[in-house]
Amino acid sequence: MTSALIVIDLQNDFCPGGALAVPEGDRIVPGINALMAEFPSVILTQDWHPSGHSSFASSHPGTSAYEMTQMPYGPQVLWPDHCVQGSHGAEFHDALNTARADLILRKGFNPAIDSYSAFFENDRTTPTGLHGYLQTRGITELTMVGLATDFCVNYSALDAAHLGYRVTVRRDLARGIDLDGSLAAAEAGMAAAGVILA
Ligand code: VGL
Ligand code: ZN
Repeated sequence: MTSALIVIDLQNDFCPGGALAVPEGDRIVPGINALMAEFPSVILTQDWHPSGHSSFASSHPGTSAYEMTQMPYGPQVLWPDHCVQGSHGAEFHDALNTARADLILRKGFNPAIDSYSAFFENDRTTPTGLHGYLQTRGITELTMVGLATDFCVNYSALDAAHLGYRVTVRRDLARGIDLDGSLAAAEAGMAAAGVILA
């Protein structure tokens, strides 16, 4: 059995001072760098939206950030503009050890569909290619850390569990946005899906 550490979206826009800042998002970086030494493979994900992305409130006149809207694929939170391709906000936090990564997986580049999960876009069917990558490398055990616990970490962990991976989320090395109780709901959902919350 081979394992990988998956570091979700540790980018400037999700850290204090960023466009969609997660409280204490930067505090987990040293612990994540240290944890990399315990894994044969490290994979980073990078939220990577074109400007004018359909998940941005600014793309829907009359709406504001953190409102819900209806997309062809289902309900979607509208976000402040964040992680725009090529911007400083889309870059990884300066202190993150990106040199250790075997793979940097970008997601959210489809203008019409958001992608919280590292495995599938928010239509729940369009694959990112990560499952094929992991399968061909024989990786069956995943530990996930990063941002945000209740969105991208949550969706990635649930998809991974459904795909048959053994999944651990290190709660101490993840931080949440917590919109209307979304953090508690995410943790309950992950536990119910068999994700180990460590
Ligand atoms: C994320 C909201 C929008 C995340 C990404 O990384 O959790 N959240 N885009
Ligand atoms: Zn995003």
